Amino acid sequence: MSSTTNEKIIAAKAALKLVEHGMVVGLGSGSTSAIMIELLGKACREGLNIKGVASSGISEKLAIKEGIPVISLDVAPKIDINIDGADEFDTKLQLIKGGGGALLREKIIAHFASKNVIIVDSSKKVEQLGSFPLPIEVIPFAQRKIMDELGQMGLSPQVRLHNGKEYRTDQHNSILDLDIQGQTDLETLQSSLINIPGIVETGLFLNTTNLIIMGSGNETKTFQ
Ligand code: ABF
Repeated sequence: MSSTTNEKIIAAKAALKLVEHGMVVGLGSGSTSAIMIELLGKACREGLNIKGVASSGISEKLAIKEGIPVISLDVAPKIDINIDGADEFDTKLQLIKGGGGALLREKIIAHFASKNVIIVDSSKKVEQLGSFPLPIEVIPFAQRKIMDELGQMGLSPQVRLHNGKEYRTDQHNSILDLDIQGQTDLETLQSSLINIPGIVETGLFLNTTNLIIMGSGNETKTFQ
């Protein structure tokens, strides 16, 4: 097993300890969240009584396969804890997410969750966000014009492709990946982007995270 995978498992095991009987749990997306879902599934099979709200079709399928009762966000009375991964984080608990394309539902669940826990391996920690291109979800109808505008803003948008075709999210939208290196005022960047009609959401998660659990070698480090 790679050291990165080991760190993801260690972080997920630490997060599992925060999940209690009766909770509604937000299920993240990506490989670290998949490990989390497998651990939660095992716990459910051993008697843990929780319900999950999934942030992507892939996570929903995995959760059902693992035996976690999955409910939709609409019928969830609350989300007690949301456990998700990230592509990058800094020590201010700011994140870039969306490398896996599920940023919109991930952000919706994060907004409605009482507690947001991010689980990561140590490669995800950065001094300043932006080495990882920032994913944004856009309505395909407006994609070309949005790209022109983002190009003028110096953000070098790239259309995300999958198997040679334009990637589509669970909502049938496109993803553009932006170069935000050197951008330090992320709040302003978020506002500028979200104010462009047709941009549905961005992968900047600036004020949602309560706790980051990072696997580091054979230990965990936490940021809160
Ligand atoms: C999701 O999965 C994301 O928002 C992020 O894009 C990605 C992280 O993937 P991994 O856990 O595979 O590194 O959490």
